[in-house]
Amino acid sequence: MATQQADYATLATESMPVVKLYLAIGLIVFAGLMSVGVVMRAAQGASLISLGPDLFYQLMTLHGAGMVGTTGLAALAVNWYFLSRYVRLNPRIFLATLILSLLAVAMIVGAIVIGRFAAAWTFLYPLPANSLGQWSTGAALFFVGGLLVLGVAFLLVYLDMGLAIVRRYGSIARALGLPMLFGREPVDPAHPPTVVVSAVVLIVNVLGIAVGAVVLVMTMLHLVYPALAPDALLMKNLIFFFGHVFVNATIYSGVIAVYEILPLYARRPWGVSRLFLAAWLAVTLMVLAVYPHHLLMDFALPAWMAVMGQVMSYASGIPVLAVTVFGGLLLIYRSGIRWDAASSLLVLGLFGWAAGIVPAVIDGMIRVNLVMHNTLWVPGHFHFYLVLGVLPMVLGFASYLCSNGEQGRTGRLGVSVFAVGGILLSLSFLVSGALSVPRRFAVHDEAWQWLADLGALSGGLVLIGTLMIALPILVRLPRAQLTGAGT
Ligand code: HEM
Ligand SMILES: [Cu+2]
Repeated sequence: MATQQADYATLATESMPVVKLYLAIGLIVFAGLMSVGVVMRAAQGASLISLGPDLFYQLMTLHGAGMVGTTGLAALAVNWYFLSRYVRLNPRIFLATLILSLLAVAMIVGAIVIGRFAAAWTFLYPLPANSLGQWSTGAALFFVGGLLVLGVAFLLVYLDMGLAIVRRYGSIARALGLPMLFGREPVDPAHPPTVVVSAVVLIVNVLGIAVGAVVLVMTMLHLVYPALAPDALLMKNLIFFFGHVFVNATIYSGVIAVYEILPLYARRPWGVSRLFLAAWLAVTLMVLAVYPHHLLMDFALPAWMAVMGQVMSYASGIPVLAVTVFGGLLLIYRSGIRWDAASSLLVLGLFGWAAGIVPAVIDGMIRVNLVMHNTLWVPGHFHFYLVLGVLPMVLGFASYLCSNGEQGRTGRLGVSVFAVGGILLSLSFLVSGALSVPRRFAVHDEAWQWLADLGALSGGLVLIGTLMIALPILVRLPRAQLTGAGT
């Protein structure tokens, strides 16, 4: 067993160039898309920048699709890297996924920049086909096709990950730890949390992407044969099932960085327990059933689905969050942990994820949604757990890979700038939302503009913080070894 482990470690070292490529591209794209975000928020403000509405919606589509896709790929790199320590993954397939993804990016960016596609990353049916002359059917097909290629890229690497898990653990159910959870096998504290979470990600995201592929193909068919008009409510259900599951699977993949790296800093193991396994099983089931919280205002939706959406919103985040946050706090409590950029980022990620869930759950209540739906409250909660939750987990991972046991003060100062900027940015959205400022408006009423300007400045801070964290990483990345703090 020990030599097998060592073999996997060697393999992980050999596949480092691909992991590094994912991270380097991710960091650069994050910074670019943040600048787009700053420009959008400034355009909603008093006078800093003005954009025509057509350009605003193109940028909003670019920022939304780009951020969700890039975070997905960067979190995949975290997941793949750590999983490759336990099972035999194929680096060539991982590289093929990256190449396919870059093709997808070219299609998506082309559709937006050349084809002027601007129907948002949610491509809500039948908007892609109703451009009012703003973009052509071809541009819509390229955008939707690009998302489809991205989905195929993910499914490809997931297939390899799934097969590798089954080869080593016998089945996905055993990787999830179900025999241990239900008492058929003794609990093995050495069973890696990474394997449990990877199994969860595979189950939910293969389903999510498959549903996404179905709705994307239906959208394409509708674009080509407009007479073939699917049911709009069905399409919305499929789209938000896909979107919700994809974003959550991205967060779970990012959490693997916390499970793997924090124990090295705290010099304590993070073993699995029955509670841990139960929490992840619960989330596997609930994350699939909670998506109707995106359709609470769709009166044609059966009432039981809206109620399920609300109840599941309370229940679905809590088990895993509780296990992870309490587990993390217990791990670092009196451990004499060393606070460098990587460890601070990972703990910031835990905070951002946990705190960001609160406004999300509030918005998941039907009575509240009646007022908050389509206000900036919504970008408020998701920027909270994306900017302050999953992004720091990815950055923390990249920083850990490059740290070789030491990290300069630039990194740490960058983390503070990033955190302050991220909190202010999220607050600028949340406060706007609480004041009923609508989301996805290119031009803002005068009374709302100071919040947009504050948001743009805060976004600038996030960007500066990101660069302060990312530039030292990018410089060190080519030479980075597997070794990090504590190993
Ligand atoms: C400097 C940091 C950022 C700034 C200034 C920023 C700014 C913005 C703005 C102004 C909007 C449009 C809000 C509206 O009026 O509806 C937006 C939307 C969005 N942002 Fe960001 N953002 C930043 C970072 C991020 C990050 C890191 C992610 C994801 C990892 C992200 C994901 C999204 C998504 C998914 C949307 C929704 C687009 C849509 O409504 O279709 N943003 N952002
Ligand atoms: Cu959701």
